[in-house]
Amino acid sequence: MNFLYYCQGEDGSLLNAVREQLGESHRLFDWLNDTDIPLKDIDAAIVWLPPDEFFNGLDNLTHVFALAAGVDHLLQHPSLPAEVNVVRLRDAGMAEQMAEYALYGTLHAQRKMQEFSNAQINHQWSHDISAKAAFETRLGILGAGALGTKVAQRLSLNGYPVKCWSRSEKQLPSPIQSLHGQDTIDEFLNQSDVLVCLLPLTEATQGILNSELFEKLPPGAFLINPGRGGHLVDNDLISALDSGHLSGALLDVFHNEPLVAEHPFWNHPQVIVTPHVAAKSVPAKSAEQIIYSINCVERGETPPGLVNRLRGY
Ligand code: NDP
Ligand code: OXD
Repeated sequence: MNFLYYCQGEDGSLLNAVREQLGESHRLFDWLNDTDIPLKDIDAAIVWLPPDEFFNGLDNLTHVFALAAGVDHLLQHPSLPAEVNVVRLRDAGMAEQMAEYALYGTLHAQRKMQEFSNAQINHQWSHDISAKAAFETRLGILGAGALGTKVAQRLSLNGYPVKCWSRSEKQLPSPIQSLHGQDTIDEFLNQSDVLVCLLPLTEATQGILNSELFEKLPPGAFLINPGRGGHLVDNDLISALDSGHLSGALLDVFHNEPLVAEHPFWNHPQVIVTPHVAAKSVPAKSAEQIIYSINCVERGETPPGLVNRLRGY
């Protein structure tokens, strides 16, 4: 097979890892640096955030291997033909990092670290701020996929009561509780003192983090969103924080990235902003997974991580 590669903002380590593992039997073209790319001979692309014109002229393309777990950008790509198969990464070293990110946010909320930071600014010795114990801080994870499941396991080991919510039924190891479907969402939200969003961004999940959802969370709940910016209605979050119903938020993803300098999240005293770094794919593991998927395709098998384009993930 012939491959065309594009990865926005990478330092070359991922490209090298893919090249090395692909070996001599395949040709790999680098969109940014190679000239005279035989577009009509390209069978598959390996990409992260390719430019709008990227797929133009790739008339024989059958597969796109996403260098990411989330494929929302790719499925909305203006030049990607509807019939091309899209394959995404599953974990590839990201789940551990995501578990750390969620643990950090959960500790921040549970131990009331924002209140101590604010008190420090005023040189206040706020000895009377008291935190709940981990076992009293209920964690709710929207999404029980590759990342949500790992977050659940890690946080459960740290003593937090954990519930996951997904589209289809799951059997997760005890004591993690698993709920699924629209009928259970209210029960799930009512018992989530810390809510982590690890859903894919699809038509069904766009704007899911809105006022109506926030009202169902217990007073003082804390939001962690490393999913996608499109899950969140920004102004609804600001209202829920300003009214005191939510105590804070840790946000990693935004409608437009980089987050514009004027955005109110930057200066909001109860918001922590991180620049889409919750979990970065690990080059060697990503390359290994892509090569495994390529081998599956060449054997005529369905590669793990094949995206259902109608469902959107
Ligand atoms: P998966 O596809 O493995 O898991 C998605 C989960 O969401 C599944 O449990 C799925 O349910 C559930 N889900 C999807 N749609 C719905 C719905 N309408 N209602 C209820 N549940 C739903 O994804 P990953 O765990 O690999 O990744 C999740 C997201 O994390 C990515 O799409 C990406 O946006 C984000 N991400 C962010 C990163 C960062 O650094 N900030 C890094 C990597 C990923 P079911 O199991 O029933 O299908
Ligand atoms: C991903 C991401 O989806 O890094 O992999 O956001």
